[in-house]
Amino acid sequence: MSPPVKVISALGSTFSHRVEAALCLKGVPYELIQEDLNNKSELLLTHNPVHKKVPVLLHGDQAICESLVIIEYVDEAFLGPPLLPIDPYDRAMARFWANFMDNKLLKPFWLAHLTEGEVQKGFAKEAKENLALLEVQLRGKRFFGGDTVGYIDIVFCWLAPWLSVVEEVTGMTVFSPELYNSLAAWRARCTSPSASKVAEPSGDQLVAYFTENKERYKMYAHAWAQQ
Ligand SMILES: N[C@@H](CCC(=O)N[C@@H](CS)C(=O)NCC(=O)O)C(=O)O
Repeated sequence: MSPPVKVISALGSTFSHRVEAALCLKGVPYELIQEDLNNKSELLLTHNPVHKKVPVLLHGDQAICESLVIIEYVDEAFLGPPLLPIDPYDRAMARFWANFMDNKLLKPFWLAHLTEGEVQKGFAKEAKENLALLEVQLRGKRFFGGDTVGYIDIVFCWLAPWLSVVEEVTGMTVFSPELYNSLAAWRARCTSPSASKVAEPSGDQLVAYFTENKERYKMYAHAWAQQ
């Protein structure tokens, strides 16, 4: 029997969301452990002593940290549909776009919604330019990898529910369905009932969470904008 699988997560954690999506697509049952990031547990600190962050995947007595590393581990350790492409070039490209999400899109996306004035305008411009690059990647395809959900979709999947949540709570908009129509169609596919596991948690849960934590996010955003 395969060792039990647990995910140390936190409500609203976009990085943890990726791990759940990967496990769901592979059909791997798991236990979800919700962490209070303001009061980190011994479990988290013991299993991620380097970064002290969620997500952490526990597979039996082994712990794996960092969402992108975890997705690759899930792909290799479990049966089920492959998440990364087979072809080496396509695999390299999938990793390139994952890196793009974390190093080019994430910061301008959040800061375009959480800052104000000239700073906000600068991040909004950057976020829009980067969304346009993604739009080109998706043209003519149902998912980033082709006809079925794969690695890049998992890496980006948090955007599907979060986009409207962030817009609703902050009143800022960088995403235009007219300009990014392939991305808009992709979002709808990711949040369709058949793909619901990819886009959980629900928008309502996230709106409640983000409304409650907006000021804290703004504080982080202010510090992040200086970096
Ligand atoms: N690069 C990490 C980022 C993980 C991350 O930033 N997690 C956040 C929650 S979304 C966290 O645990 N924050 C707590 C902290 O920074 O103390 C990954 O991909 O897993």
